[in-house]
Amino acid sequence: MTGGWLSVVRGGIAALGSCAAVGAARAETILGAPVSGQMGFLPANTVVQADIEWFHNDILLPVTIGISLLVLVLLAYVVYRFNEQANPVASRTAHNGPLEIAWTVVPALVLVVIAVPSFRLLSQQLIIPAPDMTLKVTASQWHWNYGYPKSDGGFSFDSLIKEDKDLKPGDIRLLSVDNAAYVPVGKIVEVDVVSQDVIHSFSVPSFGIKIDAVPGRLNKTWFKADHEGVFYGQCSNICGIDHAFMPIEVHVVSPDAYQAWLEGAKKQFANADGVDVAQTSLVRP
Ligand SMILES: [Cu+2]
Repeated sequence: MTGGWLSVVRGGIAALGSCAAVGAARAETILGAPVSGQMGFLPANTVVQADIEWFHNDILLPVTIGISLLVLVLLAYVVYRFNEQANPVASRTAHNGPLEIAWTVVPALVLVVIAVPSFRLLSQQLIIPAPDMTLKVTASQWHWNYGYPKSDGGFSFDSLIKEDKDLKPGDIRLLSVDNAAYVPVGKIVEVDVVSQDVIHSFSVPSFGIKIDAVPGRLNKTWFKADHEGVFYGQCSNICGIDHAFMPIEVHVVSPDAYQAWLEGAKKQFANADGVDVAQTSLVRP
């Protein structure tokens, strides 16, 4: 039943992507952005997010709908069969051994069915494979700072929301930023997340990542993007008055395009007044 929603969503996203391509302001296709009337998840761009979707659509939804329908049917039956007119003399039954065992064992089995894929998913998210690169993400009120490793030039830069007056064709209001993060496709990217002030949360739905940025603490997550494109996220922990205005924009590009971007970025951000990547892990003044 979820396939219908998903195909509608995918269709909308494909249309959006082609609009952006026609706009010629942006070479890459937008894949990870919400569209009007959308239901369901953004398109998955990592194995983890694909598994999250499977877990939600094929395990949790059937369980939720099945239990809701069962309870509804039982309630309707009780109302119909045991109302005062249909059943004037109430039963004095207080216990039913087999029934009580059944309503204890069956929910326990349902929990086991949920727990097995749930723990598998958790371990997939939490056990970080050997990374090809590390992206340092530092949250501040109210923008993100991206730091690249020494092997890639060792620079960092701030990424701020584009104001409405600065939007260009192909940009998305409230999601597009002045300086987006770039990562290569098919590479394992470890994301080290810290905060300079309050608790934020770094979340990119298409990658299946959402992790708190906590002052004085280094949190790690990872992703391996399967497809090139532009993917958006937002701060997902209420962090102050401009919480809604610190979007995340990640461009997943080919290794060659990534190298080309690195060359330009190294020069552009050589003197950027950004956060020192090496010193952000335990910072709390
Ligand atoms: Cu925030």
